[in-house]
Amino acid sequence: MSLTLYLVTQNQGKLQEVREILSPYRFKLESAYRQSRITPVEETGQTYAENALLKAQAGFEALGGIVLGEDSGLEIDVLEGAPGLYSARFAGELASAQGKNARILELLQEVPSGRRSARFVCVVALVWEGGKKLFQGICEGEISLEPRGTEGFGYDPIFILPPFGKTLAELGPTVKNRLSHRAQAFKKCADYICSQEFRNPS
Ligand code: ITT
Repeated sequence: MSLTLYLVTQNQGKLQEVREILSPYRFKLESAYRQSRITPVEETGQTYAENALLKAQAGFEALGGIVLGEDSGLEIDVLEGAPGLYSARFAGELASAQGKNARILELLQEVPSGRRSARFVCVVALVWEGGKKLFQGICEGEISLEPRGTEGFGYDPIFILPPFGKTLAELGPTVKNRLSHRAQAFKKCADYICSQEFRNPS
Protein backbone atom coordinates (compact mmCIF):
# COMPACT_ATOMS: atom_id res chain seq x y z
CA MET A 1 0.00 0.00 0.00
CA SER A 2 1.33 3.48 -0.80
CA LEU A 3 2.35 5.77 2.02
CA THR A 4 0.08 8.78 2.58
CA LEU A 5 1.78 12.16 3.12
CA TYR A 6 -0.07 15.33 4.11
CA LEU A 7 1.25 18.67 2.81
CA VAL A 8 0.27 21.75 4.81
CA THR A 9 -0.03 24.49 2.20
CA GLN A 10 -2.67 26.90 0.98
CA ASN A 11 -0.65 27.63 -2.14
CA GLN A 12 -2.07 25.62 -5.07
CA GLY A 13 1.06 26.24 -7.15
CA LYS A 14 3.20 24.57 -4.49
CA LEU A 15 0.79 21.65 -4.10
CA GLN A 16 0.79 21.00 -7.84
CA GLU A 17 4.60 21.16 -8.02
CA VAL A 18 5.13 18.87 -5.04
CA ARG A 19 2.71 16.33 -6.61
CA GLU A 20 4.83 16.36 -9.77
CA ILE A 21 8.16 16.24 -7.92
CA LEU A 22 7.01 13.25 -5.87
CA SER A 23 5.38 11.44 -8.80
CA PRO A 24 8.29 8.97 -9.25
CA TYR A 25 7.83 7.86 -5.61
CA ARG A 26 5.07 5.59 -4.35
CA PHE A 27 3.39 8.20 -2.14
CA LYS A 28 -0.15 9.48 -2.00
CA LEU A 29 0.09 13.25 -1.43
CA GLU A 30 -2.94 14.89 0.19
CA SER A 31 -3.52 18.55 0.97
CA ALA A 32 -3.78 18.83 4.77
CA TYR A 33 -6.14 21.81 4.43
CA ARG A 34 -8.48 19.70 2.31
CA GLN A 35 -8.48 16.86 4.84
CA SER A 36 -9.04 18.86 8.00
CA ARG A 37 -10.15 22.25 9.25
CA ILE A 38 -6.70 23.47 10.17
CA THR A 39 -6.61 27.13 11.15
CA PRO A 40 -4.27 28.82 8.64
CA VAL A 41 -0.83 28.82 10.19
CA GLU A 42 0.65 32.21 11.05
CA GLU A 43 4.25 32.46 9.90
CA THR A 44 5.75 33.89 13.07
CA GLY A 45 9.14 32.14 12.83
CA GLN A 46 12.43 33.94 12.32
CA THR A 47 13.71 31.40 9.77
CA TYR A 48 12.34 29.28 6.93
CA ALA A 49 12.96 26.21 9.11
CA GLU A 50 10.88 27.60 12.00
CA ASN A 51 7.99 28.47 9.66
CA ALA A 52 8.13 25.12 7.88
CA LEU A 53 8.01 23.39 11.28
CA LEU A 54 5.08 25.54 12.46
CA LYS A 55 3.11 24.41 9.39
CA ALA A 56 4.06 20.72 9.68
CA GLN A 57 3.37 20.63 13.42
CA ALA A 58 -0.08 22.21 12.98
CA GLY A 59 -0.86 19.56 10.36
CA PHE A 60 0.39 16.77 12.59
CA GLU A 61 -1.73 17.95 15.53
CA ALA A 62 -4.82 17.95 13.30
CA LEU A 63 -4.23 14.79 11.29
CA GLY A 64 -1.43 12.67 12.78
CA GLY A 65 0.35 10.50 10.25
CA ILE A 66 3.25 11.77 8.14
CA VAL A 67 3.11 15.52 7.58
CA LEU A 68 5.14 17.96 5.48
CA GLY A 69 5.33 21.74 5.89
CA GLU A 70 7.27 23.95 3.52
CA ASP A 71 8.53 27.51 3.67
CA SER A 72 10.24 29.18 0.76
CA GLY A 73 11.36 32.58 -0.41
CA LEU A 74 13.25 34.63 -2.95
CA GLU A 75 16.47 36.32 -1.79
CA ILE A 76 17.82 39.15 -3.95
CA ASP A 77 21.44 40.12 -3.21
CA VAL A 78 21.19 43.81 -4.11
CA LEU A 79 18.15 44.06 -1.76
CA GLU A 80 20.21 42.47 1.04
CA GLY A 81 18.26 39.21 0.84
CA ALA A 82 14.76 40.74 0.61
CA PRO A 83 11.98 39.73 0.21
CA GLY A 84 13.30 36.46 1.76
CA LEU A 85 11.17 35.25 4.62
CA TYR A 86 8.52 37.82 3.67
CA SER A 87 8.19 36.72 0.03
CA ALA A 88 4.49 35.82 0.37
CA ARG A 89 3.66 39.14 2.07
CA PHE A 90 5.95 41.40 0.02
CA ALA A 91 4.33 44.56 -1.44
CA GLY A 92 1.34 44.06 0.90
CA GLU A 93 -0.65 41.00 1.95
CA LEU A 94 -3.16 41.53 -0.87
CA ALA A 95 -0.73 42.22 -3.71
CA SER A 96 -1.09 39.84 -6.66
CA ALA A 97 1.90 37.91 -8.01
CA GLN A 98 2.01 40.42 -10.87
CA GLY A 99 2.02 43.30 -8.38
CA LYS A 100 4.88 41.74 -6.39
CA ASN A 101 6.92 41.14 -9.55
CA ALA A 102 6.31 44.70 -10.72
CA ARG A 103 7.48 46.05 -7.34
CA ILE A 104 10.71 44.05 -7.50
CA LEU A 105 11.44 45.18 -11.06
CA GLU A 106 10.83 48.76 -9.97
CA LEU A 107 13.26 48.42 -7.03
CA LEU A 108 15.87 46.97 -9.39
CA GLN A 109 15.27 49.52 -12.16
CA GLU A 110 18.78 51.00 -11.94
CA VAL A 111 20.53 47.67 -11.37
CA PRO A 112 22.31 46.34 -14.49
CA SER A 113 22.34 42.70 -15.65
CA GLY A 114 25.22 41.00 -13.86
CA ARG A 115 24.29 42.60 -10.52
CA ARG A 116 20.82 41.04 -10.30
CA SER A 117 21.78 37.75 -8.63
CA ALA A 118 19.14 36.01 -6.50
CA ARG A 119 18.20 32.63 -5.15
CA PHE A 120 15.11 30.68 -4.22
CA VAL A 121 15.35 28.86 -0.89
CA CYS A 122 13.04 26.06 0.24
CA VAL A 123 12.95 24.28 3.59
CA VAL A 124 10.74 21.23 4.09
CA ALA A 125 9.83 20.04 7.59
CA LEU A 126 8.83 16.41 8.01
CA VAL A 127 6.91 15.65 11.22
CA TRP A 128 5.71 12.21 12.27
CA GLU A 129 5.08 10.33 15.50
CA GLY A 130 8.73 9.36 15.76
CA GLY A 131 10.21 12.84 15.33
CA LYS A 132 10.92 15.68 12.93
CA LYS A 133 13.51 16.43 10.28
CA LEU A 134 14.40 19.32 7.96
CA PHE A 135 15.55 19.35 4.31
CA GLN A 136 16.79 22.35 2.31
CA GLY A 137 17.09 23.20 -1.37
CA ILE A 138 18.62 26.31 -3.00
CA CYS A 139 18.28 27.41 -6.62
CA GLU A 140 20.65 30.16 -7.82
CA GLY A 141 19.59 32.57 -10.56
CA GLU A 142 19.06 36.21 -11.45
CA ILE A 143 16.22 38.67 -11.76
CA SER A 144 15.11 39.44 -15.32
CA LEU A 145 14.64 42.95 -16.72
CA GLU A 146 10.94 42.29 -17.40
CA PRO A 147 8.43 39.49 -16.65
CA ARG A 148 8.63 36.63 -19.19
CA GLY A 149 6.60 33.44 -19.56
CA THR A 150 3.27 32.18 -18.31
CA GLU A 151 3.98 28.91 -16.46
CA GLY A 152 4.42 28.33 -12.73
CA PHE A 153 3.43 30.82 -10.04
CA GLY A 154 4.67 33.68 -7.86
CA TYR A 155 8.06 35.04 -8.86
CA ASP A 156 8.65 32.52 -11.69
CA PRO A 157 8.22 35.12 -14.50
CA ILE A 158 11.13 37.24 -13.18
CA PHE A 159 13.54 34.48 -12.10
CA ILE A 160 16.11 33.48 -14.74
CA LEU A 161 17.87 30.13 -14.53
CA PRO A 162 21.34 31.08 -15.89
CA PRO A 163 22.24 27.87 -17.80
CA PHE A 164 19.07 28.37 -19.90
CA GLY A 165 18.90 32.20 -20.00
CA LYS A 166 15.13 31.82 -19.53
CA THR A 167 12.77 32.46 -16.64
CA LEU A 168 11.17 29.57 -14.75
CA ALA A 169 7.84 30.72 -16.20
CA GLU A 170 9.26 30.28 -19.72
CA LEU A 171 10.96 26.97 -18.93
CA GLY A 172 7.87 25.31 -17.46
CA PRO A 173 7.37 22.40 -15.07
CA THR A 174 9.61 19.76 -16.65
CA VAL A 175 12.78 21.81 -16.15
CA LYS A 176 11.64 23.58 -12.98
CA ASN A 177 10.64 20.39 -11.17
CA ARG A 178 14.01 18.82 -11.96
CA LEU A 179 16.20 21.70 -10.75
CA SER A 180 14.28 24.00 -8.42
CA HIS A 181 14.83 24.70 -4.72
CA ARG A 182 11.57 22.80 -4.07
CA ALA A 183 12.61 19.82 -6.20
CA GLN A 184 15.92 19.54 -4.32
CA ALA A 185 14.36 19.77 -0.84
CA PHE A 186 11.43 17.41 -1.52
CA LYS A 187 13.65 14.81 -3.25
CA LYS A 188 15.93 14.75 -0.19
CA CYS A 189 12.88 14.36 2.02
CA ALA A 190 11.37 11.61 -0.17
CA ASP A 191 14.69 9.71 -0.23
CA TYR A 192 14.86 9.95 3.57
CA ILE A 193 11.31 8.60 3.94
CA CYS A 194 12.17 5.73 1.56
CA SER A 195 15.28 4.91 3.60
CA GLN A 196 13.26 4.52 6.82
CA GLU A 197 10.51 2.13 7.82
CA PHE A 198 7.63 4.59 7.68
CA ARG A 199 4.12 3.13 7.80
CA ASN A 200 0.63 4.64 7.51
CA PRO A 201 -0.92 4.82 11.00
CA SER A 202 -3.35 1.91 11.50
P1 ITT B 1 1.85 28.23 2.43
O1 ITT B 1 2.55 28.99 3.52
O2 ITT B 1 0.41 27.99 2.70
O3 ITT B 1 2.60 27.00 2.01
P2 ITT B 1 2.64 30.56 0.85
O4 ITT B 1 2.41 30.98 -0.58
O5 ITT B 1 2.30 31.55 1.93
O6 ITT B 1 1.86 29.18 1.08
P3 ITT B 1 5.38 30.72 1.71
O7 ITT B 1 5.00 31.29 3.01
O8 ITT B 1 6.43 29.64 1.68
O9 ITT B 1 4.12 30.10 0.95
O10 ITT B 1 5.77 31.91 0.76
C1 ITT B 1 6.68 31.77 -0.25
C2 ITT B 1 6.38 32.77 -1.33
O11 ITT B 1 7.60 32.85 -2.11
C3 ITT B 1 5.29 32.29 -2.27
O12 ITT B 1 4.03 32.80 -1.97
C4 ITT B 1 5.78 32.80 -3.62
O13 ITT B 1 5.38 34.12 -3.80
C5 ITT B 1 7.30 32.77 -3.46
N1 ITT B 1 7.84 31.53 -4.01
C6 ITT B 1 8.27 30.43 -3.33
N2 ITT B 1 8.65 29.46 -4.17
C7 ITT B 1 8.42 29.94 -5.40
C8 ITT B 1 8.57 29.39 -6.69
O14 ITT B 1 9.00 28.15 -6.88
N3 ITT B 1 8.25 30.14 -7.75
C9 ITT B 1 7.80 31.39 -7.58
N4 ITT B 1 7.60 31.98 -6.41
C10 ITT B 1 7.91 31.27 -5.32
